[in-house]
Order: sequence, then structure tokens, then C-alpha cells
Amino acid sequence: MSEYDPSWQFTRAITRRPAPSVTAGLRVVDTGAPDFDLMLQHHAEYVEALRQAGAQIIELDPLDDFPDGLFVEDTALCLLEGVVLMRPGAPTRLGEVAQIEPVLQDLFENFARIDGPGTIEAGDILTTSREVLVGQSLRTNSDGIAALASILSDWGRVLREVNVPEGVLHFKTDCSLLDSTTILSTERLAKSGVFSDYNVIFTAEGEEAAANAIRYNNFVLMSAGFPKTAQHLREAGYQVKELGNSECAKLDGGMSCLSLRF
Ligand code: CIR
Repeated sequence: MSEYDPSWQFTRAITRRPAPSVTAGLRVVDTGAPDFDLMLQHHAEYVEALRQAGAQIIELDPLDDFPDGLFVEDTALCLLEGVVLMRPGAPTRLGEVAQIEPVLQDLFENFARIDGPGTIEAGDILTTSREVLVGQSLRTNSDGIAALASILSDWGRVLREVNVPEGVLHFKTDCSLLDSTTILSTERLAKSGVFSDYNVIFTAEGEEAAANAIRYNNFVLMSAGFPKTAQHLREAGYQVKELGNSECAKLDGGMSCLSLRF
């Protein structure tokens, strides 16, 4: 195995079970309410897949007051150097941060937070071994990015600000880290040249929703239903696990949103 890379080699993960209120979760386009029972089943399978990939899981209780609370990724950025609490740009999600804070306080010695007026959601952050890429989006603004840049520079990390294609919720809606030098990306995102220093594997045409995957140790977890992209990844040598995600997808949620990995 190659040298240890903390951007995809992990030991732990935090997840939060969906609450019945998830049916009122935010969405860019309304394609109907998610089926709660099917979502619970998919969520349990997701947690089990992380466990099989080597994660010790902290499963948090549902938060009925926060329909999008299961998308824990957006509340914090977990790095080897410490954790940064985010400040979500969606007003209904701001309070999720206080809910996860005590859990992270127990796990990380080094603690920082994004204070207002900026907003930033970690779905817009892709950490690689050499830099932290942050997309400006409808949820993440330049004040939020500047606040993160200042924290990260104290930790010796390089932040690079990038653009998110129009109509795309988060930067990582359209890309994922596959290994230290390889990114899975949609063509619409990669064509900006943002990944010119990386190897890029493209999602297949019509399978853009496959771009939000996660590399967790020896596995790539991806949403089921994107056979061509899954095939590309397997041909490139990755061990792929396809997981049902139809219900979270109705709320623009993919593989990365459902966990914090560290
Ligand atoms: C939202 O709109 O905030 C949620 N329905 C989906 C969040 C997805 N999170 C992520 O991509 N990191």
C-alpha cells in the first residue's frame, strides 16, 4: 500500500439516522417526497458499508427539528490538525452545528469555528493531500471561505478557492477524491481546469449524479444506478461498493453528505 494519506485513509465516521421530518428536507428541484422507510434501509446499508471499509462508527440520534440533519458532512471539516465547525448557508441548517459540536469536542483537541457573517458548508470542501479546495456556491460565500482560509493557514494548510457550476448545490456534488492524485468528476466541473494537476476519471454521460462518491480506505462507496461510471472505476482498479441512494438523492444528498470521516 502507498504512503498513509489522511484524505482517504480513516478509522472513524460519524453518521446521523434520518428523522421522519426528512420528508421536508431541502431540495433544488422537487421530485416528490422521499420514502422514509426505504431511506432508513439505505442509511443502515451505508453505515454497514462504512463499517466493512474499516470505520468505527458513531451513530447519532435523529433530529426531528432539523429535516436535513442526517447530512452531517455539512456541519464540520475534520482534519488531522483539528476540526472546524461550519456555518451553513441554509438558514434551516444553521442550528445543526450546535447539535454536533459536543460530539466533536469529545473527539478533537484542536477546535475552530467559522463565525458570521460568512457562510460555508463542508459539502463545498474537497480535501486532498496537498490542498483544501473550496467551492463558492449558493451556500458558501467569500466571507466564509476567507474565514476558513485564515484558520487553515494557522494549521499550515493551503486553501484554493474554486467555482461551482451553476445549478449544482455543492462543489462535491460534482466530484470526489479517489486517491492522493485522482479525482472522480463530472465533465461540466472539470472543464474549468480546476483539476489540471490531478488525474481525472469522468462520470459517464448522463451519470453526473455518480460524482459524489467516497473513498474510505480500500473502498469507493458510490450510489447505485450508474453502471458505466462504476465500470470505469473498476477498470481503473478501485474496489467499488454500490449503495441504494434513491431517497437521499431526492434531497440532493449523496454518499459524502451522510458522514464525517476522520
Ligand atoms: C441540503 O440542501 O442542504 C440537503 N438537502 C442536502 C445536503 C447535501 N450535502 C452535501 O452534499 N454535503
